[in-house]
Amino acid sequence: MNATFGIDDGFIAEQNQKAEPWLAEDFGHLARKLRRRNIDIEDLVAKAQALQVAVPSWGVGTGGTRFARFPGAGEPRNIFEKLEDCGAIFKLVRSTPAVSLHIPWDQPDSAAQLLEFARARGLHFDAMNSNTFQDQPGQELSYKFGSLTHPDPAVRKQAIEHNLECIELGKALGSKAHTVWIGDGGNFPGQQHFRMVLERYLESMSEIYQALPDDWRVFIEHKFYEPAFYSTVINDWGTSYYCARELGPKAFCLVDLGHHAPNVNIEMIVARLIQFGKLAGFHFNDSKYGDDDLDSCSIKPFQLFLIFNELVDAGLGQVPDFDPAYMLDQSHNITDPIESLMMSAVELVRSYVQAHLVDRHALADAQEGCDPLRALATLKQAFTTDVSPILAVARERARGAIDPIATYRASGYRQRKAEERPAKKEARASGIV
Ligand code: RM4
Ligand code: MN
Ligand code: MN
Repeated sequence: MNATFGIDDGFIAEQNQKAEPWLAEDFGHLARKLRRRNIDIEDLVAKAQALQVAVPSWGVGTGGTRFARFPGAGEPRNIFEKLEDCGAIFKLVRSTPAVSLHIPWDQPDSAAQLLEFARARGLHFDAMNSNTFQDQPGQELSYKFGSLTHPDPAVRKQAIEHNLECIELGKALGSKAHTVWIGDGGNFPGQQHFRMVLERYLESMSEIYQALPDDWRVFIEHKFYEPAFYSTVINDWGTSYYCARELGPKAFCLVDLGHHAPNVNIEMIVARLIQFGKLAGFHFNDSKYGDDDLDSCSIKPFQLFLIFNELVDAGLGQVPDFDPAYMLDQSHNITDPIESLMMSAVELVRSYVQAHLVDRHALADAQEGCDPLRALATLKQAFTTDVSPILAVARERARGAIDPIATYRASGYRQRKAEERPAKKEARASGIV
């Protein structure tokens, strides 16, 4: 591949210099404030540097709705260009060293070449994602009426084999997990025999499970509606939990924040899955109505904080089998995807750090003392603390940007990519996500 534009370390350092004086002032002030609460700011910088979140390869392209897609300039046209963009994100925010691939959208000709390309940018591969919710060109049998749960065993076999291929590719790429989300379900009452389709799902999944290497995990992703609008086979966390338990110790339940009905108490679902030793991790995004795939933390920041509150509490309590994988799963329809992903990654770290600010003794006292107001106030004290200087210092010390968005814009990255990557004529193979 020809040399392409990249944001260099010198440029980031130069941009950082402009913001250093005020950052030092704000950081010092916050350190003093936190000291009054017996909190060492350096511990929080370390926490901010520890949280890692995977970027979805499909997130760096412009998404769309079922009505339209408005392509952005300089969009990545293949997996190598997607990795370039993921590399730029990683350089600026430093918390996103992993990329989650979607197959066949990201199918490489050579796994070794892809691995080398990623490594050169400091990236590695997180969970693989299979796709049996679309038909691909040249595919023999259709998924119109289902994949892993289709009435025809030949379709189920094709879908199983696709998942096995994803695992094989993942092995070559150093991935350690496979995520299965199926679009199977019904649009009409009576269309599917609920119990029978779940049986078929378990049969198909157990074949996929058998193919998992010992040090791998499989993530089951539930979703209550869409593309099937009346019923979906893996509709909620209870079904997901049942299946993960039936399949065995390497099966876990993935929580995509957009895959719940409005107002559902997601932090409580998270707590349940932690308690049952089955939390796989997350697809982070935000939503107002359904699977909106909006940017993380853009709608319900307090909900995200409450989720991280459960995660931090479990981490501190050393709950067994607790090793959640953090991934973003967003669709950027009207923003520059790189900017959205950077802002989302920053917001996740913010929630994580804020959750570490919760005075757990005060919270336990309030809970045991039947003092709900004080319990809420304890959470709010953490949630309303502006930890921005901690996040900025954590990035700067890791050679990232104090202000990732401003630095990205100043670099002219998108304009350079628009020149390097003239738009293809044909529509994007990956469809609308
Ligand atoms: C689904 C689900 C999956 C993602 C696809 C593109 O709604 O969230 O995780 O792979 O969208
Ligand atoms: Mn998802
Ligand atoms: Mn989704």
